[in-house]
Amino acid sequence: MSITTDSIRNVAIAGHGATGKTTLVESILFTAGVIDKPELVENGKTVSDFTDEEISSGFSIHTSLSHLNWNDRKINVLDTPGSTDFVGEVIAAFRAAECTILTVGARAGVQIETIKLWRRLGQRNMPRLVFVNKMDEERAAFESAVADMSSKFDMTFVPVTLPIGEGADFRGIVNLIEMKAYLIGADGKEQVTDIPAEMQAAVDIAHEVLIGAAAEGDEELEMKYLEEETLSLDEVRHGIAAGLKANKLVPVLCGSALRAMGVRTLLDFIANNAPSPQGATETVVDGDGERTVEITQDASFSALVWKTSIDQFSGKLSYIKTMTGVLSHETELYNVREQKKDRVSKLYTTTGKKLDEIGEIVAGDIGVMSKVTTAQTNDTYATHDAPVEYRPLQLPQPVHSVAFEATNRKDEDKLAQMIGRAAEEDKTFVVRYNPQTKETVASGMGELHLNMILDRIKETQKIEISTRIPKVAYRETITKGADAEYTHKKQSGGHGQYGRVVIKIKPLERGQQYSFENMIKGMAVSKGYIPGIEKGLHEAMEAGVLAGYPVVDVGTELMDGKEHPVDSSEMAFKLAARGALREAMGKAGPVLLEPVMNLNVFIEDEYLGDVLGDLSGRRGRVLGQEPLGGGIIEIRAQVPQAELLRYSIDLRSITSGTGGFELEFDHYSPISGKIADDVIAAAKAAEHEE
Ligand SMILES: Nc1nc2c(ncn2[C@@H]2O[C@H](COP(=O)(O)OP(=O)(O)OP(=O)(O)O)[C@@H](O)[C@H]2O)c(=O)[nH]1
Ligand SMILES: [Mg+2]
Repeated sequence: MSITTDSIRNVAIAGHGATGKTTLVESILFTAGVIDKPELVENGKTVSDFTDEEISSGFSIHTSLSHLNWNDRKINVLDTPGSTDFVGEVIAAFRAAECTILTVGARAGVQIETIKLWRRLGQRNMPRLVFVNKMDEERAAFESAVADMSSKFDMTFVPVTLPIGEGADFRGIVNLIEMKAYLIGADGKEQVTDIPAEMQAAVDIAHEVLIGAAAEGDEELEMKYLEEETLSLDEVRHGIAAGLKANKLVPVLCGSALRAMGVRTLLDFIANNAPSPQGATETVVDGDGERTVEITQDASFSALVWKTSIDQFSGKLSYIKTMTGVLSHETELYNVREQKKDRVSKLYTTTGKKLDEIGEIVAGDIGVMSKVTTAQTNDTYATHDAPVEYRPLQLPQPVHSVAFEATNRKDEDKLAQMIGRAAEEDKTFVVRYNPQTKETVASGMGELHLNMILDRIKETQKIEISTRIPKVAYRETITKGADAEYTHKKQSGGHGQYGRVVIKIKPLERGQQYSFENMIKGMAVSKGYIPGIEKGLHEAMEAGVLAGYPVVDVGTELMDGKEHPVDSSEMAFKLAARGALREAMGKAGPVLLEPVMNLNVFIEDEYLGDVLGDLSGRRGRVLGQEPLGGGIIEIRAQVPQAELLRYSIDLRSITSGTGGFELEFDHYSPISGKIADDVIAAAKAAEHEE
């Protein structure tokens, strides 16, 4: 089959953890004949959970890509992880897809991640359909699941299938578009049969609702429906597709991923009704602004790398989506960020870890390039004469950090190399050296996220890594102005040292850091020594006076000084300036500053009291709280960073694992009393140890 842009369907499967996404991919691939037998997640043999850590943990950690043909369509399915710790992978999948299948448990209904994902999909205006899964489970209830969604989300939910039986009695589904029933046949796959007589009345009502919703999807159809009170099959399909694409309605299907039931209808629906990438708009960065580009084959080549994985056997795999034109072996590859030409070696499509070589990736299609050295996630490739740059993935800020180091010195290089590789694969994993605290700090989306990466390195490389809670980067400043004079003098024998400076210091506004002005009139100090003085002031500020943290927001003025014709030197003036600054600081009411974060917490309303109480214990200032619908509340607060070092672990335990939060640095704020005393004492103790 030759692939054209309009024959492609890119779907991400997202949903709360353990709602059956990976199992659904398994039964989709089985139903489409890609695999002979669906495997259980627990057995570690599914197509999409193929990495060692996924096999051992039993849940998805990475987004995986599989593809299949159905009704002359090429369908790319992206299985995403449900845990928020791996939300970066979900965001990557959303960037590559035009439509999302949201899985919801038939018994559990809407869960906290369903709500958070719903918000994310809303921000992207992404068309979505719901697959109510696990219809075979005890106490599965399709109608209640739909009612739950309707009450929590402000959208029209339109059932496209109805279950035949529920729980232990679940036998199949009715497709309300085609008006056909499906039961499982002898080969384990679904077979068409007649609609059970006892369901006919309910099916007729649901069919009418569906036609009404289809009519609302398209204005012309609406007119026709008002006049004729019915629509043809093609019109129903068209109306539902239009409504889905424009986000006017959310189709709801149901089934059992485990039993491969409802999957044929799901595939039919994606093939016939889900939007193709043809004409979908993509955002391009254009100077300081943005503009949109339409996905089409009829333009010169451009593509976005939306995911990178580094495979033990195949090396670097760059997951790419061609936005315009065609990517083939002949395509001139130009990395827009690096402004460098590169070469395509091999192109693949994938079924989980299995790579199938292909000749080209047309606009709208997703595939993999191997061994393209310049490629990094978020890179755009285009042609040299028409470089564009696609908007990078919009990833959340890290919320959890640990300081780490190789326990044995000899492993340091290996560790650094492996950390670099992990950061290349995962843009939500950020590693920085903090010169103030002299620690290397890894930050990510949660404790699980960081443990997963560090444990993998420990195991595969046999490296011991020690971790600890990172130190807070405090700072020091002054609360009032002060003067000081200081003479550095060593004139006993040989070449002496002499320099004298008189300075004034004053508090600057928060964030202004530092200023220096030379106020000396006349020739008290030669011009040549001024840079040395400034350097000395700077060094003293870097070294701090209270607890060894850098001093900020202090303005310095050099008022006067004195030099010696023989013994003065730049070094002598530098030391004099250092001494003067230390002395002035002592008189200027020095205080410690601590970083304060903006914190947004998302919780179910039943935990509101506990979470607020906990925040006040963390010296938090609540700025507001807002119900987001669906029983979810967002709390906005400002909290000192020192109180949040374990928040991802603590919030989890307060909210039984359901709460989540976003974190961002906001400002530095003074601390005093016992809190400051403790920080100073800890700094002194650490200095002793060294
Ligand atoms: N009874 C029943 N169990 C199911 C069904 N679908 C999945 N499961 C089971 O639910 C568990 C979780 O399934 P997964 O497919 O791993 O769920 P997931 O959504 O991929 O989970 P994460 O990757 O952690 O987000 C497994 O034990 C599955 O066998 C279903 O339709 N019926
Ligand atoms: Mg999974």
